[in-house]
Amino acid sequence: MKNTLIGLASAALLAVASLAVAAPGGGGGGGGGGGGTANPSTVTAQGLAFSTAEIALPPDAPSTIHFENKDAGVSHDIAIYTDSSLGTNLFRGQIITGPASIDYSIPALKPGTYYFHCEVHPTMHGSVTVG
Ligand SMILES: [Cu+2]
Repeated sequence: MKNTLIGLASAALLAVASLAVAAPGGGGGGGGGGGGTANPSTVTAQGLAFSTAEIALPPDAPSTIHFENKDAGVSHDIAIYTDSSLGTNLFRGQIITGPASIDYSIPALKPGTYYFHCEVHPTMHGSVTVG
């Protein structure tokens, strides 16, 4: 329990830090990435659907999901839960209105299979595989 709380707290700090770094950069291709997380997962929302039904994340380490919302004027996010009953929330991404993109800082997760969806459109969903 304590570890989880500490993990969440540091994840929150990371989120703040990355928000500060990730100034709104404009549209085009990615700029030279900094160090840190290798191989961020990219998820796109377009046409009220996610580009993938499965997100793979590394186990036991913080990670990044690069989220691109390509639906102009439509709000999306990614929220991760332990399972589709939505009993326990593990991550809740900031909702962004497209076209826009954001890097979500995901806290360390234990190996397993989880559930993600868009909180604005819960019919947009999939699974998160860790490990
Ligand atoms: Cu949505």
